[in-house]
Amino acid sequence: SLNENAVRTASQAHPRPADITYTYGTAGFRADAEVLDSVMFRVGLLAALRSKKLGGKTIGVMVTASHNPEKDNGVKLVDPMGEMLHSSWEAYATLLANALSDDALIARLKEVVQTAEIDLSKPAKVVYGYDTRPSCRTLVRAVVDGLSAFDVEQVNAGLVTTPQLHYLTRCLNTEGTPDAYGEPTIEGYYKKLANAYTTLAKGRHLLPALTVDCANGVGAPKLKEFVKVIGQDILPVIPVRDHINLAGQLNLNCGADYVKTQQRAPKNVDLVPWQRYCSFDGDADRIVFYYADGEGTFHLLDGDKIAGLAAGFIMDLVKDAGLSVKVGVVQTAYANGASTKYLTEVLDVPVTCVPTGVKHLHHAAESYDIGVYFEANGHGTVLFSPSTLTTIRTHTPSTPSQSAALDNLRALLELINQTVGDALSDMLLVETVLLHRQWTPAQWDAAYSDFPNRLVKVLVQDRHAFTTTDAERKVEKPEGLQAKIDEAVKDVVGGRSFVRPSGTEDCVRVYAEAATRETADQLANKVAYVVF
Ligand code: 16G
Ligand code: ZN
Repeated sequence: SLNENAVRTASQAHPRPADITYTYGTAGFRADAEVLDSVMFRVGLLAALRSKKLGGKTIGVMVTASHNPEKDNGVKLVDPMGEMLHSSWEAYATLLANALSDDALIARLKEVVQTAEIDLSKPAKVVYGYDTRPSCRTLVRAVVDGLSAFDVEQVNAGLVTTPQLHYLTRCLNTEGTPDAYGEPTIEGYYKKLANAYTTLAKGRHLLPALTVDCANGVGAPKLKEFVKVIGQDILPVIPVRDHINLAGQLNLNCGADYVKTQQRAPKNVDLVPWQRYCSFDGDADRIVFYYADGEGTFHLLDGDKIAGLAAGFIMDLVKDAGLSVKVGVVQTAYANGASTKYLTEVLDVPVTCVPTGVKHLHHAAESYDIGVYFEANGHGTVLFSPSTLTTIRTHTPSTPSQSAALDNLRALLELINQTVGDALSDMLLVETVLLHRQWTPAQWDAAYSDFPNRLVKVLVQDRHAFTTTDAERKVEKPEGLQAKIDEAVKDVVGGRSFVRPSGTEDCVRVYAEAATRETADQLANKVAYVVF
């Protein structure tokens, strides 16, 4: 049964601020680091319960606030196969985080144990990691206090990227089974990716060096560690914005989120025309590429462009290998209309649209033999179904060219982090395709031109008053709003617009797209006006 005394004593060291309501949302808990101590402690408790519920399987805990400012922090739980916490448990997380007193916390713990039918006598194991934020040190201690109240076997992964923590979680749970995902160490992660990329790069003419903006975050030391393993001669990269020990620099005027939302290069970076650049976000689970043309004009190669590049390459490999497996792409409503048109009309690949948030994309991608999923913001990966994995691993090629394509597909299985989007792994995927095609970023970009688009934030009284349907492409409530949006879009050439409540900020987001920059801006403003 529950050791109430242990929990109560530990909880007294992590009092909850009275005036805040916490929500476990699409990105876990995220807030100013100052108010997160009690949340971290309680997430430790919940991780222990989750592990016990799953008979002692290892659960992951990642302390990070991704692309948020340095003063923020956050925490996410990772389920055994490296996927996001099952959504049915998000409510338990919120319930525990909001218990007002130590007694209330114990009452709610008992409630969770009962509702989720948890056998407390089962063992528990948790692996935890954290990013470079200065607040991580004390917040991780709070997580550990929560774990210790339940006598959990603990693995400290230390400073890691979010996708590395997902990788470790899956490895720990599959070690010694036929589904073993890899060696459950960071060294093992590097070796797996390095071997795969080295195979894929073999005999190819080296591309000019890639400049990598690490957002002054955990991606910087991790990229450098990786380059030591693989070697600069195989992967020539130039890490920049790698100041993880300079206070206040994390994600500041750099990183994938800055580049994507501002549609410009990191501040004070002069792009050398036609050269390749990319940006990671603060926890290295997102990546976008970019370059400048001869006039110095900035060109963004975002998640949509990566999806197109990856899908086209994988489809070619599948065909060349003589396999009959179906590739599909998953996007959200934020995908540029031109990318969807390119995927369906040029690549002739099926596209599914789902609501924003990795769990929705990941889930939908699982229904394809090979599912490529990317959010426009640069978060994404490629999933291979179990039967496709078997096909690729066991197929006997009948020609040397089939054999070569099959070898490349097999290496891709190892290269791609199938647990979650991974900036380092996705970077290697893009580099592989560019290497094989011998493409410059401009040649990659030539697939299609983005329709001009605008994203605006609207501060409303109550964002929960807004609900959507049709993968967020239509507003359900407030009633009558969709008719007004339809009216605004009606006469705009190439016009498309939708409205959704943010899952991470207290606002409503308006997206608009049209044939010209000016009409896209006008449409966004018009729709923002009817929302407000
Ligand atoms: C979260 C999501 C991300 C999504 C973003 C949208 C996960 C792990 N992360 O960060 O995929 O793009 O929310 O934010 O699911 P918004 O709801 O504020 O627009
Ligand atoms: Zn991130």
